[in-house]
Amino acid sequence: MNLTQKIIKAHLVSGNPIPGEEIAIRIDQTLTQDSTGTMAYLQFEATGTGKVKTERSVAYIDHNMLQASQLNADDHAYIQSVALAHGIYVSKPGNGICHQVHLERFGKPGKTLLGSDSHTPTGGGIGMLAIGAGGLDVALAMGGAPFYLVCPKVVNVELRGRLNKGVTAKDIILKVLETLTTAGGVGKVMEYTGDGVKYLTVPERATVTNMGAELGATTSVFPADEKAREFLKAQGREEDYTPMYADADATYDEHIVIDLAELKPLAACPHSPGNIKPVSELAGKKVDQICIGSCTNSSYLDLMKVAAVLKGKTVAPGVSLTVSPGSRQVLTMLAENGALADMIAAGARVLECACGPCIGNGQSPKQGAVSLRTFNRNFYNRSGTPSADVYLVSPETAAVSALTGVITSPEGIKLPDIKMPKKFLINDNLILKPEDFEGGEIVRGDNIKPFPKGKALGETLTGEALIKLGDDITTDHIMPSNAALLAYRSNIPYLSDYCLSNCDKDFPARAKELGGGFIVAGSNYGQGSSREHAALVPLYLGIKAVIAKSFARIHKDNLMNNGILPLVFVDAGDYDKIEQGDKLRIDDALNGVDNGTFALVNETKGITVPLRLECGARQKNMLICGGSLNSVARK
Ligand code: MIC
Ligand code: SF4
Repeated sequence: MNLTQKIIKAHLVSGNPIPGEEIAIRIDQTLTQDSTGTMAYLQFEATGTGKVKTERSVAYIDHNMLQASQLNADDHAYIQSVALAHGIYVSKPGNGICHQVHLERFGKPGKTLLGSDSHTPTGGGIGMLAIGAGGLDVALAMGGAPFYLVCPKVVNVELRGRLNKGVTAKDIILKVLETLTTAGGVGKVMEYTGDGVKYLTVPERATVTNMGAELGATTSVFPADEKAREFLKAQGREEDYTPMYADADATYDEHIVIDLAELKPLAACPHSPGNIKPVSELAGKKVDQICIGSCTNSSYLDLMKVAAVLKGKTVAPGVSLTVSPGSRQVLTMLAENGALADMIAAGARVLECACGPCIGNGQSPKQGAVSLRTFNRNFYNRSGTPSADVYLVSPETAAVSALTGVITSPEGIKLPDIKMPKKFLINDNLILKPEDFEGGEIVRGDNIKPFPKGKALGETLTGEALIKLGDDITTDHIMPSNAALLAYRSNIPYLSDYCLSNCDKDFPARAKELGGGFIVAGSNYGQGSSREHAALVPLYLGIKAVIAKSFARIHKDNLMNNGILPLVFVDAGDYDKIEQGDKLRIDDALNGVDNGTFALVNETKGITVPLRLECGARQKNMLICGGSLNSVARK
C-alpha cells in the first residue's frame, strides 16, 4: 500500500476505499482559524454537541488581526470562549499562523487532521493526512462525526536528486503546479517519494504540501522519516513520532518524476498560482513591494535565509519590504539570535505573526504595483489593489530582489550553512487549555448574526441566469476578503452585498431584486479557499443551483452542505447555450437529485440542456433536506 492508503485504511469508518467512491474517515484532530471559525463554532453550537470528541481540536486566531473597530476583537472573544467551553485548545492572537503552529506543536504522523482552512494539508509535511474543509464539516467532525470524502486517486510525485543553490521547496511546488495546473489535483492526493525527499527538512516539505492546495488536491503527504523524527524531537515531542512510509512495492494511480537538480527558480505570475514562468524570464522587472511570510514560507529556516541575504545591506529605495514570521516560536528565535535585527537594519517592516497581507489584511500595494510575495495565492484583487500584479516566489528570490529593486534570480546564491535547530524555543503560554477554564461564559458580540439555513428542495426551480462566469472562478471572486470585509465573517447579510463583486458589482443587487436564481460558470468553479461564506452568501441571496463545467472539491462540498445544487453540463459545449438574463427552469428536481440527471429548460432560448449531479447517496439526501444541518437534525 501507499502511505495515503495506509492512513485511510487505519481511519476508515464506512465505504469502499476505491478511487471515486464516497468513504468516511475518522478524524483525530481538527483546527479552525478565526475567519472561518466564527461560522464553524456557530454551526458547532447548532449541532448541540457538548465537548469535542476528537483527540485534539485547536482554535487559532491568526487571520482577522486588524482591529479597526470592535468587530474582530468581539469575534475573537466569542471564539475563545466557545472553544474553551467545549474542550478545544485556543492559540491566541500573536501565537502565529494556524498551519505553522499546528505543525510545530500538535501535528502527529499517521493522524488525520481536518481544518476549516484550505491550507490544512501543511500537516502532510510531517506525514499526516491533513485535509481542508468547510466550517460545517469541521464542526461535525469536532462532534465525533466522520468526514465524508470521495476516495482520492493517489499520485506519486517522485523527487529525484538534490536542489541546487538558490532553488527551493517553493520551486518544487511551483513546478508541480506548472505540470498539473490549478485543477490538476482535484480528486487526488499527491504523495511524495524518491531519494530527493531525504534532503528536504520538515518545513520545506510543509511548503510543498501547503501549496498543494493550489492544485485543488484533496491533500499532499510526505513520509514520516528520520527528518520528521528530528523535527519532532527539536520541538520537544519525540514521543509523537511514528514512522510512516509507503510499502516498497506500493502502487499508485499516477506517477510524476521531478528531477530536483534540473529545477530553476520559478514564479507564479498574475493572477493565478498556476501561471508559472522561470524567474530568469522575469528578471529586471521593477518591483514596488515585497512581502515575505504566510503559511507557505514563514518558517525559521525560510526567515534565517532571508536574514542572511539582507544582513549588512539595505532594501532598494523603491521597495517596501514586509516580513511576517509564521509563529511566535520563529519570531522569538530570530530575535534571540540577531537575525531579526539584521532584517530590521536592512529596512524590513516586521509585521505580526499572522496571515496579514496574504489575505489582503493590510499592505495593499499602490495602484499598478508589482508585488513579489512568498505566499501561495495571487488571485485577482486578493491583495486589495485590483490593478496590482502579484508574483509568487521563494523567500530567496524575494530577498535578493528586495536588495536590487528588480526581480532577480537567486540561482547560485552563497548563503551561510543554515541548519535546522537541534532544539526549537518552546513557549506554549499563548495556547489556552480548556481544562484551565471550566465553566466560562460564551461571549457574543453584536456582529454575530444568524446564519442562513437551507430549505428542503422544491419540485420546480425557476429563476434567471443571474451571471455567466468563465473558468477558474475563485472563492476570492465569489466572496472577496479584505481588511474591510474580514470583520464581517459572522455577518452574512452584510457580506451579501459584495458577493461576486470582483466579477460584477451589480450582481448582489440583481440577485436581491429577482429573489435569487442561478449562477452559470466554466470549469474549476470555486477554486481556492475553504470559506463557507462563498456558499452561505449565495444561499442568502437565493441561489438555487450553480451550473458549471466542473467544481473545486471544497467549494462543491460547501454548496451541498448548504443545500445548493452543484450541477455540471453533460456536454461542456452547452455552456454556450445560456446567456446572462436567460429564464431557466428545472422540473422534477427531487427525482433529478435521486437519479443524478436533470433537464434544464432555457425558456428564453426554447431549448433543453442536460445536467448531471455528481455525488453520493448521503449528499443527495442532504440536498433534498436543504443542507447538512437539516439532514443531521432529521437523523
Ligand atoms: C485563504 O488563504 O484563502 C484563507 C483566507 O486562509 C482561506 C480561509 C478563509 O477564507 O477564511 C482558506 O484558505 O481556506
Ligand atoms: Fe493565512 Fe494566507 Fe495561509 Fe490562508 S494562505 S492561512 S490567509 S497565510
